[in-house]
Amino acid sequence: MAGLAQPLARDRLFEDDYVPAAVETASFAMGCFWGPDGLFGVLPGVIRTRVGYAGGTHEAPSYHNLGNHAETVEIDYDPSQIRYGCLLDVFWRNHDGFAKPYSGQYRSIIFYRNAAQRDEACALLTHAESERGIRPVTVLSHADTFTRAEAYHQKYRLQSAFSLRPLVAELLDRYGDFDGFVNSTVSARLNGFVAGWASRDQLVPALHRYGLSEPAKEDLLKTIRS
Ligand code: MHO
Repeated sequence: MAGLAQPLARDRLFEDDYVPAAVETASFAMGCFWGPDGLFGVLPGVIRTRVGYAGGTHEAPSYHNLGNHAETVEIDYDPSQIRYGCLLDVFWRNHDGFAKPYSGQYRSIIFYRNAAQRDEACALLTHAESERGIRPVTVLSHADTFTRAEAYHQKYRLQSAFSLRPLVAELLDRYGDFDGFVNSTVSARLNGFVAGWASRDQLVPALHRYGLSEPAKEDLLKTIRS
């Protein structure tokens, strides 16, 4: 599915002002969405992430009333930089698709958007089943409605790091509003670093690409120690 999920702005939303030629979207439910938000957000080729509720019928879900929806992460990515298959691989490697979920809120779902995504996801599911000899609990489902979760769930680890409050304020100021903050590639990357999905050694050479002030860079380096 080539096409832009949302209009793209050139104003520093991307590392090095990089603007992808095409954007595709993947979505997965795989437990508490705070984790996958950073897990995928830190991957090169991923442009934006957001977390929300999908997979159910309950209208206007919210965190305390999500009905039959599951916590879901949506990922916009540049298919020339990262393949859908790679995202699927990250999905399988980072949660247990064979374990009965603690509750429906945390169930395992691959939401496909087109036949190519469905077929690739289906092939990997069959592969997982034949390797383990049991059926995964993961289901394939057509991507339908997605309701974005409350603001405090977005880029949760980055927003909740006390020592990074000035940095978050700087990003909010730079992007103009909260949506800009949520949709920024830089926020996605930093959220992933803060959550420990990539190391300090990976952060150091990338740090100059994020357009941060010197104090914000220092705070980040003090916060991310390993
Ligand atoms: N209540 C759990 C998971 C939150 S998640 C957004 C916790 O505080 O870790 O479902």
